[in-house]
Amino acid sequence: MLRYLTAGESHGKCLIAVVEGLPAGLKIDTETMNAELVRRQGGYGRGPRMKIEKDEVELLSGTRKGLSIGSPVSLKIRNLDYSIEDLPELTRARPGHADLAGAMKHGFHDMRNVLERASARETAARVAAGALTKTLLKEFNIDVLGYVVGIGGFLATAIPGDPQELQRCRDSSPLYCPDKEAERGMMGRIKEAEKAGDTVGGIIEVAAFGVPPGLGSYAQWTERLDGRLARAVMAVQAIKGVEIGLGFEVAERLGSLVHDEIFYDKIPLSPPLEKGDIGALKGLTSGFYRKTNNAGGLEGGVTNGEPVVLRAAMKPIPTLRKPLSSVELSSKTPVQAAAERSDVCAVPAASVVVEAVVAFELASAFLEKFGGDSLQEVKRNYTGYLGQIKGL
Ligand code: EPS
Repeated sequence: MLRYLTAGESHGKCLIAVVEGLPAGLKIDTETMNAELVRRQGGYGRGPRMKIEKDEVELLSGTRKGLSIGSPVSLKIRNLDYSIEDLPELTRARPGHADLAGAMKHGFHDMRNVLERASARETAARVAAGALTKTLLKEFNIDVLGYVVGIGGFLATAIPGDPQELQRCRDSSPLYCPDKEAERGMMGRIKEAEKAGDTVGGIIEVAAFGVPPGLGSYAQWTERLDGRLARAVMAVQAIKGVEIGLGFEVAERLGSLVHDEIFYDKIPLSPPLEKGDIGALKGLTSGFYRKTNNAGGLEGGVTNGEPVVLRAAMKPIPTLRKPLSSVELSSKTPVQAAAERSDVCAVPAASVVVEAVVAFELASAFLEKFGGDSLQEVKRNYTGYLGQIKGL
């Protein structure tokens, strides 16, 4: 079973991740993880904290000579803004943050104890853990890409269907948004919010290409991969909604305009590829294919060989320079919520986090199906399975 835990406070000494269940023989290099951490720190709209931090992974266990050895991999990311003992008490809860709910839960007078762990700083550890699983998925030609498709009401429409092109467009954008025109509107909205002392949220899309059919299970509700993905994504700070494939739009359409019709062709289709033919590009030619992907690659909680596509809605960050009404915790008098230093828009950063947690869930389902104690064993199992689906 692949699983991970994180530890660490926002202004504590460091963040920690412990990842258990990786097969032996997987390349573990800090460079790949650090590149993801740099992306998470970036994106237009980030606040002053990111000028202080320089997130880097230090591997503590589970590797030897650059390869995993089948024992838990633990890693550390140092906080450069380490000041937890000296920070002032927080007694004016910010609406939308975990401050008040957490204080009531634990009986804290100082909500700093809540903020420190609830903070999205923790997502650096999740990104590092996710990067390990992206390396694993890459061994099987599976690419997971997270990108921004909406900020403050501006929506991307031109999203390339080809993974390489999609990644190129995303990586050339300061907002990690593949649509240049939508990006202009988004930038303007962030600037307006910044001037007004306000914040903006947005929509993140994640597409996983080259995912084989058969991951997850319809046999038990806990194993349905759509449910597992939704849980992992909803558990990212500030995410308030998740959609798979067409998502909420399925409720408005007739069945004939929702379900992806099934076709079969013994000869793999050649490029230029349609949206539903990405599996063919990656060598997953079972022969079955779809011309649409409204299901987002999941039917009955099981992957169907089409790209897995989901979206997440992120709320605007609750720390506002123009604070909202709140109540002082001891006196119960009306006050303005605490106005801490923060980001105006962290949607690009969150796209890196959502990508990481999706990669982790997919890798977990992948190892459940093809699992072995070494990468070599997983590869043998996977190759055998590809032969099996071709021979259906
Ligand atoms: C966060 C508040 C800000 C963000 C932080 C999340 O930190 P600070 O209070 O130190 O200025 O920058 O995000 C990160 C530190 C990060 O690494 O993403 C919050 O309260 O959630």
